Amino acid sequence: MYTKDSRIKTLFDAPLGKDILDLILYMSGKKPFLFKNPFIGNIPLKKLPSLTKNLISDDFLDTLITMLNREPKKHVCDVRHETKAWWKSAVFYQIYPRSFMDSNNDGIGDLQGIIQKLGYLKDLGVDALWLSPVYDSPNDDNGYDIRDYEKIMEEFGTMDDFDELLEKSHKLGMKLIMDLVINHTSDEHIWFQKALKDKNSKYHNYYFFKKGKDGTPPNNWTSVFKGSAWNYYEHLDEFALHVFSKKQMDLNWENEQLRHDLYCMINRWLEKGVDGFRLDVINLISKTKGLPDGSKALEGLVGAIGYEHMFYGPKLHEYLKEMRKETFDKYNAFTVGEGAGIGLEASKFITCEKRKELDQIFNFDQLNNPGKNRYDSYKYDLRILKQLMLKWQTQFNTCCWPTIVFENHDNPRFLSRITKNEAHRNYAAKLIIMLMLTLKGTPYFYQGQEIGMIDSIFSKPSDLRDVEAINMYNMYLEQGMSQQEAMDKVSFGTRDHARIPMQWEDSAYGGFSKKQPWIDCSRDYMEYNVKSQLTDSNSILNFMKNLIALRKENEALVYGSFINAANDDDTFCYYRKIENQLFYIELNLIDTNKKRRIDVNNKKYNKILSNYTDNDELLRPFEANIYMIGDNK
Ligand code: TEU
Ligand code: CA
Repeated sequence: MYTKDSRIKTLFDAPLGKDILDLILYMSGKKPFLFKNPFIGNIPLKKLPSLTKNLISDDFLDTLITMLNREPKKHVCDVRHETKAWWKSAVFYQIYPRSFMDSNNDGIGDLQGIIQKLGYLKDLGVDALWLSPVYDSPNDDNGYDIRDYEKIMEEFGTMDDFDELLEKSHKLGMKLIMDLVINHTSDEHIWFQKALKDKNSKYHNYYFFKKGKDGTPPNNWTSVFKGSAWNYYEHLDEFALHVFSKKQMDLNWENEQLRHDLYCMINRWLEKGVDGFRLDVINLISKTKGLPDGSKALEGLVGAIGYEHMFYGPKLHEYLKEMRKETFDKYNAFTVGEGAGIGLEASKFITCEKRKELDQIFNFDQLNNPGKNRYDSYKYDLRILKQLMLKWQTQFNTCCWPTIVFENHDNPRFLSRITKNEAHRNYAAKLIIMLMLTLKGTPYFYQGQEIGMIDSIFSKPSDLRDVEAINMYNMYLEQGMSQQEAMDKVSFGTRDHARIPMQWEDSAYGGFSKKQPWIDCSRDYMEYNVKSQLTDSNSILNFMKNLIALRKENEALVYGSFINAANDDDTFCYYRKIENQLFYIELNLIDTNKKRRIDVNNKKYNKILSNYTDNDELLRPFEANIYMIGDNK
């Protein structure tokens, strides 16, 4: 049992303790030996608040100790050999339907638009599609606020369109997974509406309704999208919890009837033949009983107060196991969970195949350098990314399979973070693609990544569409900032960067629509678009296509072991090996020339693909090469 008198060094024995120390060290840019240092290691946990300048505050320490005592000591897993699965070798492609392709020219992407592009995706080598939500929604958060799980959003089409999309994807040999948002529903969902109408309705207990304390909310939790996490309903004299927007009401998973209803809904989609789900903020579904106050000190780190009472809640594993048994397993369906804040050890507990919870999990530590978040304007240092990748490549057991992801609909373009130098754009885009297709794990590409799409410019508040950015903007105004200052604070990080229309060609609106789209395009489609890249053999798109093809032909690039090669901080070089097949991957992580450590001019190294067309003694800015070693070509 952990107590406040346990020594700091003992935290390393507990999986969750290790995750949290790792996170703190990573965020603060300190080296792991800090806590292993005997002097610090022997200090009792109760000194952590003063040691961490209250980042680990007294109240958080209590929560932490409870969590540590809840988990088994070590992750024991006897899976010796990796099993094969379609989703381990698949190349995933995320579609944000609103911004992908507009078939009826109303300015909004739709299902028929996606159907038009299936051939393109197949040709690129995509094996599986993940659709961001397409369910009926009032669109407070673009579909992540679901009003009706069993209906298609009108703007996107009909259930017939969906059935057609599913059938056509399958005909082309592509899998289709849906977004499943079950931590919350829209406040316009019939369950919430009934709950509001009648306190005695069974639906009232589907959500977290609570009395306030003398007119103030039941606890101090804040929303990830800013402001209190509670809405007040006067006619009930009660508050209801929303961790995200004011229209995204958290579901009470403690309620068995609710869970049952959710499972039935999931099964109806599986019955239709969808291949699996990406589970939105699934790590948040279990909240600490009684919903106690959260630590204020952590707000800066995670962006909201109360997060420690939900990011790895007491019944998370229980619910995941139950859900899998009641739904996914019956249909052999695939699952990948979104787990912001979940570390390596917790990920093992969630995805170890023997434990039968989820198949995969997304971790987002790699999206920003330590101590930075997406609202900061800075140049991302890939050398730090390498350390993180090494950790996941070498410490994730054989029973787990990593996700490799750098872009999604919630973040500015990764490419824009690595370099703003146009001369380096193509090289950097290809380097990331090579990393994604040669590391061990499942690559998840986001629409537009294949053509090197970059951030847009949002200069006035009326340019913004993202509920989070708009809320933040208003919060800054309330704090007394000028409009310009407030805009400067949100313009770099707004999720709108990832949501501008897909760039298909150089005609008006990038060929996405014939009408002004729901969100502005940038002028960048004149230069960077699918049409021109399809015919340019040297394009980012064709680079990705060639590399996907290579990956499909060579098992070493999927199931082969990962071996870190002799290299220095500025380069990332590794082997992928299976039986007698051996690949060597060489990446220059910086934007200046670099000397090689390994002599690749040796005859044994056959260069297969590079983001530079000629050879050089030195590795050039962001140079990325893949070689096949030996004569077994
Ligand atoms: O994102 C949740 C999440 O925790 C973060 O990864 C995300 O960056 C968020 O925007 C907080 O700043 C998921 C969805 O991907 C996102 O689009 C939704 O808005 C959110 O859940 C609520 O459903
Ligand atoms: Ca449309």
